[in-house]
Amino acid sequence: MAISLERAALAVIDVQNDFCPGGALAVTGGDAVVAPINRILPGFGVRVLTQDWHPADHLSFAANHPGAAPFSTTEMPYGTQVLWPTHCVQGTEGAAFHPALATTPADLVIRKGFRPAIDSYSAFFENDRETPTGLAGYLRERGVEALYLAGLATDFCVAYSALDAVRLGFSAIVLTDACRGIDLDGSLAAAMAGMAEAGVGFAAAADLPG
Ligand code: VGL
Ligand code: ZN
Repeated sequence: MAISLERAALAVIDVQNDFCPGGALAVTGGDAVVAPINRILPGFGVRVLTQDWHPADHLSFAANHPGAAPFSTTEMPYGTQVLWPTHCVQGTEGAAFHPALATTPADLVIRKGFRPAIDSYSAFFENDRETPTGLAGYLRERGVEALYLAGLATDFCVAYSALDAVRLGFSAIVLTDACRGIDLDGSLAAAMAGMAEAGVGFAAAADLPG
């Protein structure tokens, strides 16, 4: 089976130190996504990396809500927000890409979550689901129809990005062996079911050409 990925994009979601073992919001096995991503990235016609990029006063941080515990939730004007440990603060080591991630082949780095009052899980929209990052326009101008996704975390930034991709009319394929999840109170199973229901496809990076 010869798959042509010339008209396809790979979005590498948030492969940053803070989401890898030893980081502030470490995802179990987060660093295991690096090797498969490095192998397949050069095979795609369009290559995008995303970077969670928060100011220190970001309202998704529990530390900015006196008395709130990490992983509790609060109501924001745009809906329920998980209050995370402080992570991916702009310019810090935690916000940097994992040192082994091959960033050189990337065409575009898109940063998100830089507005203090609103979180951004998706590579396409802030969590209000309407403030765009610009990625949709970029992919359309480059003629992309299919978006493959890999990275961290399966149940938050990868899932939100895949759901938005489908909503925007792209076909979206999550590479499950090149993703890892946070799994907060069953969020991983819920995200997988939600993606399947929305028409997101699933495939293995191991089955793609390098
Ligand atoms: C993410 C929680 C908070 C992610 C980002 O990349 O999935 N999760 N910020
Ligand atoms: Zn974040």
